[in-house]
Amino acid sequence: MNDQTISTLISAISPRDYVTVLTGAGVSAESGVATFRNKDNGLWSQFDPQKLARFESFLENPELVWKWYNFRKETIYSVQPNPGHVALVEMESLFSDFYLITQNIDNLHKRAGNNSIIELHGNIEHNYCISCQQPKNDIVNLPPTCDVCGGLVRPDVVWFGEMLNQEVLRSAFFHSEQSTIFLVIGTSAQVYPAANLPVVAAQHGAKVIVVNPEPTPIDAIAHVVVREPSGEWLPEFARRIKQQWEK
Ligand code: BJW
Ligand code: ZN
Repeated sequence: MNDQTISTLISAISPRDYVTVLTGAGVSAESGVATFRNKDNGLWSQFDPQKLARFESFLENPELVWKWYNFRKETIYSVQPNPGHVALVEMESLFSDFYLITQNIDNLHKRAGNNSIIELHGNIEHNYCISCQQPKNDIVNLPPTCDVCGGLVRPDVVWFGEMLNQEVLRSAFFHSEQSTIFLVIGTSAQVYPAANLPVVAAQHGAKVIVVNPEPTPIDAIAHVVVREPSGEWLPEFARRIKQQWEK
């Protein structure tokens, strides 16, 4: 990290800034949730996204897909939000305009205590019937079926080739366009349309801050790139902003 650039950035931050954050799997890594594209232990290094993250694959083998989601649920339910999640709760209390857009389905931002959360790719805690669209949250058999119409029940997540919820997406673009500060935390920025949000924010004048131990395509348009784990850097960032305003 270039500490001079960070200090200059922090000294220019005011409570009137409009702060939008985009998070990805990396923000949950320090809680013990695997990312997707990490070479050694990323989910896609062990599991085939074509078999697990497409609607056609779900129809072919719903039981396999459900086993995979149940396996991930076990991990997610057994872990806790980390200091990076907690720092984002702290930041929400510092700005009247603060919006947290996440690609994660793990619900850890909600569990940490954030309120203004926009879930782009759904939430692993919710399911719905593919025939009548009714939410069905208690899963008994595998694969689960709808007690109203008998249809297959699926996790309420967005797979490859599926449209994101249009209202959710509209809101994500709106807050990205309004933002004066846009943080991109723990995402490889390879999946669209999420990866377009920081680009749109930069085009509308936001300062883009990338927090990621590894390079990403967004680094090229970033005002500051912080090559550190979010669970270590975000608490320090929030502390320094607060300290400056208390002076
Ligand atoms: C740390 C860290 C620490 C580690 N601290 N950081 C335009 C161009 C090309 C293709 C497309 C396009 N528009 C649409 C597409 C097709 C497709 C797409 O984007 N494909 C690309 C892969 C090429 N997109 C879609 O299909 C989307 N739908 C759509 O656009 O509909 C209309 C349409 C359809 C078809 C064609 C055109 C238009 C839907 C995308 C749905 C993504 N779904 C998944 C699964 C969700 C459910 C589940 O979780 O099971 O979402 S895939 C997976 O990737 C998941 C994630 O949310 C998403 C993003 O991953 P993320 O979060 O970035 O994780 P990683 O692992 O990639 O990165 C982690 C990062 O953390 C790394 O950089 C680490 O370095 C870092 N890190 N430790 C900070 N401690
Ligand atoms: Zn149904």
